[in-house]
Formats: sequence, C-alpha cells, structure tokens
Amino acid sequence: MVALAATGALIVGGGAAAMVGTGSAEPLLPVPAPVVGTTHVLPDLAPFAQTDDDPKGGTVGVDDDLTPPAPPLGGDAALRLETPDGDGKAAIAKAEDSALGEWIATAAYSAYQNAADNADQFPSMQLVIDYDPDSSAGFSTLTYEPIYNAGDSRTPNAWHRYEAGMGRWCSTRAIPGVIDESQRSCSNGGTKLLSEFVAAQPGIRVTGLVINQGRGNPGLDAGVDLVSTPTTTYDFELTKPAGPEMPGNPCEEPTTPPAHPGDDHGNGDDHPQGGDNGNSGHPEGGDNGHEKPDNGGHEPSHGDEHPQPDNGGHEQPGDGGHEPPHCPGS
Ligand SMILES: [Ca+2]
Ligand SMILES: [Ca+2]
Repeated sequence: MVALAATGALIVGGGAAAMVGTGSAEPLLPVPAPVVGTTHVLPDLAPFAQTDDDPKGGTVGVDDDLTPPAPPLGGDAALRLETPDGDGKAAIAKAEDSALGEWIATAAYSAYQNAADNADQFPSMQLVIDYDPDSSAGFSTLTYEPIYNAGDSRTPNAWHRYEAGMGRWCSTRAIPGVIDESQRSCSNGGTKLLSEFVAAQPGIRVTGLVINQGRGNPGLDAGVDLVSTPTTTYDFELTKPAGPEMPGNPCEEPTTPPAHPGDDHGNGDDHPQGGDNGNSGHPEGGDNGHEKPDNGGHEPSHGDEHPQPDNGGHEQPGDGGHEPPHCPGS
C-alpha cells in the first residue's frame, strides 16, 4: 500500500483542476486542491455518533496525544479508539446514501496502532449496505481491515494510509453472486473487491459508514483520521481550524479526488448527509462485521442501533499539551 504522501500527490496531480469563479464553462484557474472538501469532526463526533450504548469499557474520543498526533495533512488531532479487553467496543457511525461503486475510488482512512495485545489488529472501516433496495431484504455489513489486505503496512506507532476502496472486504451475510454462506465474515476466500460486490449486485447501496474497533480487539489503543468517502474527507480535530478551508491552508488540504465542484461545505453542520437521517438499512454500528474466520462466522442478532448524534459516551479530549501544528512545509 502506498504511503499517504505518495497517494496525495497522485490524486492531486490527477485531478486538481478546480474551477474558480462561477457560471463559467471553463476553468479559469487551476487550484491545488481537490474539490471534495474536508469535514472537520470535533469532539462531539457529529455527524458521527458512538454506536453502542454499552461499549463494555471501549472508549471513543478525539485527542492529540499520539506521536505524531495526526497523519500528514490530518491537522493536529485524530479519533482515538480504545478497547481495553475483548468485550470492549469503540465504534462510531453515520448514515450514508450512495452507490457502493462510488466508494471504490474514494474510500480510505488513516490509522495508527499505539498499543495492542494482537499486533495484527487495527480499526476497520465498515459499510452498511443494502443490495436489494426495493425490499426489506438485502442488508449486510462489509468490513475492510488491514489484516485481510496483504499489502497494508501494520507497523505500530506510525500512521498508515489504507486505500480501502481498492482493497478486499468481508461481508457478515451471504450476498448472491459474490458471498456464499460459507464465506461470511472473511471465511473461505470471503474477502472480495468492491467491484466484485457491484458486479454481482449492481444496485447495491451504502446506507451507513462505521469506523469500528472491537469486539475481539483486546488491548487495542488506536487512532483514525482522514476518513475519505465519496462526498468528503472527515478530519478529526479538537477545535475547528481557523481560516478558510480552501487552498492556501496546508493543514486543510483535502486528500480525495474532486467530484462535486463547490461542495466544500467546510464542516458537517450543513452537509446533506449529516446526522442520523433515516434509512432503510440497519446502521447498527457493525457489531457483526468484525468477526474473524476462527469465530466460526456466526452472526449476532441485529440491534437496530441507529446512530444518535446526541449519544454521549465519548471521552473528553485529554489535557495533554497541544503540540505545534503539523502542517507540511511549516
Ligand atoms: Ca433492502
Ligand atoms: Ca485530524
């Protein structure tokens, strides 16, 4: 897996020509920023919410205590997920409404392992999907986890960029044409490319996004930042950065390719997908998306734990001293 720096350069170089000005049919000035923007997620976690009312000791917060506190271009802080034992759950989720295919070129996240009982374990990205949008059937949860992607670096105490959209995903449930019953939860070759899911189920939709840790991640203390989706990149920060979130601030340079010119809202408050908009799926937070093959592939019942933006339970940021901004080139 390529490093973030290389990835960012590739993406920026491949699609940096954004329009400046309005109403013009032609770009007036190329500017060095993709037009899919950055959405800053502050310690209240909105538009995400913690998935579990009873996380069994798992904690979710935003802090700047990792070293470095954020990945390149990730500002000054990150999402922090801690699961002291195997029962702990540290996960946040938000509703989505998009075609799965849109995630192939865009889904990515940065992660950091600060401590772990099992050195292979990192937080995962999960997509709650509905491959049969016209009926009540079709629900499953797809999981991207570095351990199932051989090219992913898992060095501790360093930030890694995982280009999840191009990688292999597991499904908690059988999906006709791509995941049979024996392949649930990563078993028996049940790690598939998103393109394989789309080929088997062209109508497949994403109804929820989950950043998940646990259960089954004892002693895992990890960071996540710069979670990229088809519409924005979520940058977890302690405070909203000052200044415009447009070209000119190296801390805020987005890392995803352009798709919606002028759609840089700059924060989650007015994002059309913010909050727990109702959807027909079961954005339960991916309780059942993290099972390892040796767990037998069984699947717990669904709890209908729809994300609640006002759900408490997240930790307040630590009181550690704020470190200087990690702006590349500063
Ligand atoms: Ca359905
Ligand atoms: Ca950040």
